[in-house]
Amino acid sequence: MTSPATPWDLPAGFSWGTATAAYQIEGAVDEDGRGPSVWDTFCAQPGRIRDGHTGAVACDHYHRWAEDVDLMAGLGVDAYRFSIAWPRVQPDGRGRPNPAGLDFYDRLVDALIARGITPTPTLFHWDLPQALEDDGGWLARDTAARFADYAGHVADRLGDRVRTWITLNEPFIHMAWGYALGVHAPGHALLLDALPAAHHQLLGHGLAARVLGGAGAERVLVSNNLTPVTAASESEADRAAAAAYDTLHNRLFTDPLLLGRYPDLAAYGHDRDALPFVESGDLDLIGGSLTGLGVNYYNPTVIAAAEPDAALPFTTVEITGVPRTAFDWPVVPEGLTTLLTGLGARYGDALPPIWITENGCSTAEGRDDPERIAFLDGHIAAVAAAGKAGIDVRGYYVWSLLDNFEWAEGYHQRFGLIHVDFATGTRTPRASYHWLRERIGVGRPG
Ligand code: GBH
Repeated sequence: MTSPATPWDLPAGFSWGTATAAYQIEGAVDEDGRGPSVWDTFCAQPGRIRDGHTGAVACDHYHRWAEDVDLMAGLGVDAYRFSIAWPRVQPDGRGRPNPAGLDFYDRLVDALIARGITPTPTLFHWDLPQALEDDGGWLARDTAARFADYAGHVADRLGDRVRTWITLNEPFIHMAWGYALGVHAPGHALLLDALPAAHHQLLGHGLAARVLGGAGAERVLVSNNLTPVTAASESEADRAAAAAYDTLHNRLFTDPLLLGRYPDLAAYGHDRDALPFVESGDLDLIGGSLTGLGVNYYNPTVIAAAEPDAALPFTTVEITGVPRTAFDWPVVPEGLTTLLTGLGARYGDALPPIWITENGCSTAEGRDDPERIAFLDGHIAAVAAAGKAGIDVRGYYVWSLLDNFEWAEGYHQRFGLIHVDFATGTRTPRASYHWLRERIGVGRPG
């Protein structure tokens, strides 16, 4: 009998990381030639962000990055998922790259590698250059080509040291909240007319994956927010609504990426073989482009049928009888096992290795965070259970390293293993940081 490397009995070589995103931590929005992003614009509009908070300073990671790398090294993780701000690299979203913007990530990558931490950058975590939004954003097909061009500039600079790339973060949430509901930047409330933003993100990924492959990438992932969906009742109507929701949230992105075709979109009034924004060759490019799947998991979803003439064919039902995070999201660790085994059942051999690229919860501000410890412990155990059931999960990134700018909630939600005092920038590891260090260190040499 061999003793497990960690208390969770995960496979040898399982990777541990933390995750962040540029606009949520960097600040320094006007420095070294950075151009404005859709999030700068959105935050400046009254009423968009709780209490008018913005990412202008955030965690000041742009200046405190070395301290943050030290904190990660102290935690004992071997990987770091961060995002690259497109408007630092191409202030107007096109043309010659801005060397000073690339320098920042160049230094960060070197510092991570020097501490034995594998850099896993995400190229797009929602901060589109405002100039591209002015030309239509992800509703415009050309943005996909711009994205591939941007990816090429980043790969030219970092591709000698970065092996694993994540092209997109949560294209579903970006489409749904940014383009369909308007609660995130760029603030469009187009409902189902937001669909082209899904396809153009996927196309951008496909084009970028080809560029990254050419630059020697070993793995290219998309990190999507996935949720296991169940029907509120056994009724035919609720089950149809749940299937429709599953199609939109989970399959709309994963099917084209893994199977090279869109799911049945009849529930949304579309013929999947006649989508006006899909051109010939697009799906060949998108399908088969993934060499790893990034899964961001927060909670399951329960769905019921909508009223007959509602705009969308489903409605969300609150999950009761479980603990809730400070954000009021239900805590259901076994939902992650269900999600992962469900992916295996749905995609079979087409499913590439999986990395959990985000999982975590917001808690009260205090440094003592038993809720976070319980959340992480339960969810990591759920990953191990999926592994036992035959799902190839290779790593887990905690969202997040630091308390940060939580989008429309501003600084009100705290997701960090490390507390941040936003008045002074002071970082203080929480109890969960010490707990995780201990747990992932067990069985490790040195
Ligand atoms: C991610 O999005 C983002 O990638 C990251 O930037 C962000 O900071 C982090 O998660 C935390 O929010 O109403 O109870 O059904 C997460 C997307 C969408 C996941 C809403 C949970 C619903 C909760 N989230 N969702 S509930």
